[in-house]
This record gives sequence, C-alpha cells and structure tokens, in this order.
Amino acid sequence: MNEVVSLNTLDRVAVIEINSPPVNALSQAVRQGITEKLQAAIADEKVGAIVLTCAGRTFIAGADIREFGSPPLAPHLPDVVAALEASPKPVVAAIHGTALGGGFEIALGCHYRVALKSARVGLPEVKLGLLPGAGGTQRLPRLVGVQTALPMIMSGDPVTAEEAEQMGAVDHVVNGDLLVQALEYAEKLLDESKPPRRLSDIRIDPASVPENFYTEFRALHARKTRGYFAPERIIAAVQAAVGADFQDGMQQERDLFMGCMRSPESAALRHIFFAERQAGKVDGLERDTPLREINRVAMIGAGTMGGGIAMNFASKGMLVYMVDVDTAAIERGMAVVRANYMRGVKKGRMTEAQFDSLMELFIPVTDYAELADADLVIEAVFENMAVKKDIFKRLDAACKPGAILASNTSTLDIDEIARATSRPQDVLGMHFFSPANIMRLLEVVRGAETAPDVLATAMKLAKRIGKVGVVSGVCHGFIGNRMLEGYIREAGIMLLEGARPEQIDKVLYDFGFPMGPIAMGDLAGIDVGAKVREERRRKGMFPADERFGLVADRLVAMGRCGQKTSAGVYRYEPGSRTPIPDPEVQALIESEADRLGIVRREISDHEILTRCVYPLINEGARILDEGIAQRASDIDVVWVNGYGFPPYRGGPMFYADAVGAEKIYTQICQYRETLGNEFGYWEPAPLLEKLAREGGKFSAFSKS
Ligand code: HSC
Repeated sequence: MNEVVSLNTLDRVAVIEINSPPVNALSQAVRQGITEKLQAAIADEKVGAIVLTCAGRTFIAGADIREFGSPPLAPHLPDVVAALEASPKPVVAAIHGTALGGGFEIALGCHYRVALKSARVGLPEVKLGLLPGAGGTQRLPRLVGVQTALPMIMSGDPVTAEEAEQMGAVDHVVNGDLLVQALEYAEKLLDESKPPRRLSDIRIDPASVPENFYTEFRALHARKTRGYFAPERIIAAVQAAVGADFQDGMQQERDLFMGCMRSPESAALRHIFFAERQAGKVDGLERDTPLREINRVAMIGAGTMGGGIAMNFASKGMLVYMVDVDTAAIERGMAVVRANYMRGVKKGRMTEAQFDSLMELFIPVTDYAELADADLVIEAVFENMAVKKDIFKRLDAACKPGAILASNTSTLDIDEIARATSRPQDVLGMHFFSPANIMRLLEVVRGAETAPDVLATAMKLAKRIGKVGVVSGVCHGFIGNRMLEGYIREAGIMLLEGARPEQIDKVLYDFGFPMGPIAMGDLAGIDVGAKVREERRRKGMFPADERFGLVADRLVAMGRCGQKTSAGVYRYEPGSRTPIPDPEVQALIESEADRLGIVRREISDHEILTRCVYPLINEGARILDEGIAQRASDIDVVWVNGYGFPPYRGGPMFYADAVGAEKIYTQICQYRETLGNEFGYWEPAPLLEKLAREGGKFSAFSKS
C-alpha cells in the first residue's frame, strides 16, 4: 500500500493523486507510487485516460533534493517519466502551484498539460548546480524549440501558465476547479479519440537552430555563468537533443547530469538552498508563535536607503509613510523610488497604471503624530547613536502600543537604542543591504529584550517581501559587517605592502566575488568606512594601527570618495563604472608606505586570497562561538546574499569546511609569525583552533 500516491477511477478517467507534503517532491515512495498506480490504471480496462494531479499547495516541486548525495534508489525518475510517456492511454498533467524541475519533467512525460492560471512551470536545476536530469533537456526543446528552451533552462526561472501556453509548453490554461476541468479535458480527448502525444517522437531539425546561436548565447550569458560548472553542461545537453536519436540524447543528459551531481558546485548550492530555509528556524521560537499584523509601515529617513527599503513594502501592497524633516527631503527619496519603479515600466515589467497605483501607497509625513496607526516603523537615518535614540524616544511617544520599532543600523547597539524607549520588547534591528529594493539579505537583529512575536513577525515579513531573513545577536557590525572588517583591512594593508589595487581585485574576482574589495569600496563610497573608523577612533574602539584604512582616509580627504565622485582608489570616466588604475594614487600609496617604513615587496595571489578570506572565516568562528549567529549556515546565507561571496563555494563557513579548519588555522598561525600580531589580527579564534585539533567541521558545530 503506497500512502503518498492514490488512484481513483471516475467513469472513464483514472485520477492518480500525489499527496506528499509539503511540496510533493519526488521521493522514492512517490516515484514508486506513480509507477504502481500508472500500471494499475493501464491494466484497468474501464479506464480510457489518466489525469495526474497533486494534493496540497503545489504540483510536484521536483526531485527530492534530500535524497541527492545518497545512491539513487529505483524506480529512477527518468524511468518514471518514460513510463508515463509510454502509456497507451492518454495522460493529462493537472498543474497548480509550481511544477518545477523533475515535477515539470513529469508533466512533460505526460501527453497533455492543463494548468491553473496561477500556476508556474520551470526547470530550476541550474540553481542547484545541476541540469534537468529526467528528460527536461531533451523534451522541452522538442516541444518549444531550442531557442526558447535553452534560455529557460539556463535561467532556471519559472514562467507563468499563460507564458507556458504561449510557448506551447502547456495545452490549456484554466480558472476555477482544476481537477474538474482536467477531467473534462481528458473526456474530450477520449470523445475525439486523441492518441497519446509523445515528445520523444519529435525530431529537432538541426537547420532550425541558427548557425551562431550557441556562440551568441554563451557570450550573452558569460558574465552570469562565470565560474559555474553546470551552464556549459546544460548547453551540451540541449545540443544533444538536436538531430539525435532520443535515447542517445537521454544517455548524454544522464552522463552530464551525473557530472554535475558530483561537482563541488552542486554540493555548495544545495547547501545554500537548505541553509536559506533553515535560517527561518529560530532557536527559542515556536513554529506557531503568534504574529503581529503588518499593513502600514513607516520609514524614518527618506534617503536613498529609506526609499529602497520602502519599495519592498509598497511592492507587496502595504501603505508606507515616508518620514523626514521636510517635504524637500522626502521628495529626494521619492525621486529615487519613482526612478526605480519607472525602470520597471520601461522594461515592460509593469504598466503605467500599476506604477500609478504603487506611487499612491507612499504618504509623505513630517510630523510623528501622524504615525499613530503604523504597525511597523523602520528608522534608516545616518549612523549616530544620539540621533537614533532621540528618534526612538519620539516614536515611543507617537506610536500605538504593539507597533514594532526597528532600526536599520548596520553597526550600532540595538539594546542601547531599545533602552531609549519604554518598550524595548518591541524593538529590534532590521538591517537591509544596499540597494535595498534588490539585495535579498535582511539581517534581523534580536535585542536582549526583543519579544518572540516581534522577532517571528520580522522573520515572516522578510519572506513576505522576498528577502531571506537571518537572525543575528547584538555586536558591532552584526554578522556581515563584523566579518567584513578583516577582509577590507587586509586589502588596504596589502596596498601599502606592495600589492596593486587591480591585483587584489583580480584575485578576489577570480575567486568568484562579483568585484574585489577595492572596487567594492569605490562602489559603496570609501567615505562611508572612513566615517565609521572616525567614530570608532573617537570612542577608543579602533586599533592604534596607522595602516588600517590609511589609503582610503587619505583619498577621502582629497575628495576622492569612490565612483560617486568619479575617483576613489581608481578613477572613472564620467558616466562609466569601469575602474581605471590611477598613477597618482599609486604614488600616494608608495609615499605613505615609505613614510611608515614599510618595505614594499611582491605579494603572491595566494597571500592576497588567504589574507582577505581567512580573517573573515576566523571572525565567523568567533561569531558562531559567541552565539551571535545560530549556526554556520546562517553565516553562509549572510555572505552569499549580502556580500557577493560566490554561491558555488557555499559561503565562507562551508568553504572553510571544504578547505579544512587545520589548514586555515596553520596559515593564520603562520601569518601571526610573519606579519606580527600587535593588534590581534592574527589571533586564531578558539573555535577554529578546536576544530583544527579535532578535525571537526563548522557545519557540525552547535552552541546548544
Ligand atoms: C530536480 O528536480 C532534478 C531533476 O531534474 C532530475 C533528477 C534525476 C535524478 C536521476 C537519478 C538517477 N526536495 O521553499 P519552501 C522543502 S532538482 C526536498 O520554504 P515555498 C523545503 O526544504 C529539484 N525538499 O516553500 C522546505 O522544507 P522545511 C528542482 C524540498 O512555498 C519545504 O519544502 N526543484 C524541495 O516558499 C517548503 O519549502 C527545485 O529546485 C525539494 N525539491 O516554496 C524546487 N523543495 O519546511 C525547489 C522544497 O523542512 N523548491 N522542499 O524547511 C522551491 O523552489 C520551493 O520550495 C517551492 C515552494 C517554490 C516549491
């Protein structure tokens, strides 16, 4: 008796229903169940046609990713798809929710596809470092053509039912009761004596693919696929569908799929997939913690950051109060919002009417008294404790009981801010990343007194606005910026020691970051870091190391703040973002090194990489040990989604586990000897040392 797949016969049509929550993934039991019920339906003489449908919130979301990495168990998915396709009786897939990966491949094995209008279909395997391995690379091009199929498989993004219908991947889009209409569709097939339609029967004429198609396709995707293993295999698999015999193509797909499955890239991307879901599970928070309702949001500080944050909420239909000192300041923020949304209109992602109704959700406010009905307030003014405390005092007086008061601070103590109010239980940090309407990461900072329902609401809200929320404890810089410090510091010091900016950037770019630390500083504005250092120096919280941030500080004093002033460490042609090495800056670096008595030398690429990346791993180890992050994978989620750490390396802690704690520990100890440790930069974290000694892994470390 297979409990996850059932069979019911209604008149002439058999209904195979999969019921395997939460997402009907194709576990061994589901594959077995489909196979058995299909055989039974085929054997039943009363049955003329078969409908394959799913219970719960979605059609099949794909192969069961949890089974990957263990030896595959029969029946194998490609065989299940082949069995559906081989059925002598027409099989109709009835799709709701999302038909993804192996789920869509199952649907492609069926002879006809009926989908609810709200459904989406796609092949997201590339996002897991894989390719569709159950015939997707062979059947989709046969159905919709290579030029439509390849971009869809390469992007991994799903399309709507209507888009799928337009491209020919879905036969019939319906509203209302899916099963009823799928049954009607099957009855009609029988009435019209329509035979099974098998995609494997189609032959793709090689002449249908333009000569330069693959070369141009590669060039178009080069930037996005840089460093990845799967994309080239996807192209090869789709090429194998052209002209060739179906079984030959399937064999090639299989070999290419297995190569991807064994790749470190796929292991890293699967790790990130589960890490992002795990991040939503918070120690000490029950699953059923009641949530506070959020419909009206207030943004304090309507600058570029405030505008970007506000867009997330308006885009989900929430009302946003844009609060600033005067209407001119609010207008500056609104100009950013308008320009961003307008880009969407120009690219055809939204209509003028949608744009207008979005803009109506923003309400300018200059008086806190108007915030009495706000459910959530997010403060995003500049990093100054006194100013923030004053704002929170005023919010405490103006806001209704139960309103959540959040700060977007990237460094300051949330507990101190919370204490400025009479309701510290309602206060927490919500740290967005710039550009806030685009970056997926949201660090949710849990204060000492933050109430469980406030934390739970913020995490739920993160998901609602399409972000991945990660909980951080309170410390300077929280998880991400605290780890960033060593990375940036070493890059700056190595400039003085003899590395050129472009050499440093190339090493980290080649490692897989979208850009190196120096170019990133220019993009973010090197004055930002200079201000933070200044503030910390003033408070006596900064190492008395003249080298730390020296080059950036000198450049800022010269008015070279980065891209925004067309000059930072690099110079930029007007309107261009391409960094150009600047001899003037090189001369400045060399004279500063001279002044400090630093003997310049050749610095190897290996030294650049390890001096930038190992300090951030070392700090990650402390963050984990102190309980600031709940688990190593949360740190990975922060760095992949907020700082451009290459996803195919799985984040810094996953990467550290791959390199091995002992190797990292040994290298850090070696730098302690060769570079000196006057400021504690090369003190190995106790947890790193422990794991190095025991041969342990960060992924297995648990504080509790
Ligand atoms: C694939 O299909 C490979 C095939 O092409 C070939 C295989 C051939 C093999 C041949 C061998 C010989 N598996 O995201 P949520 C869990 S690759 C297992 O919060 P939502 C998830 O972890 C697969 N578990 O929900 C979570 O568990 P928790 C291609 C999966 O509503 C829970 O479900 N497919 C799972 O926001 C809820 O997930 C994909 O990549 C899976 N496939 O979004 C689709 N999918 O509660 C991946 C989800 O314990 N999934 N779970 O934390 C998604 O994109 C999203 O989950 C949905 C739902 C959009 C489906």
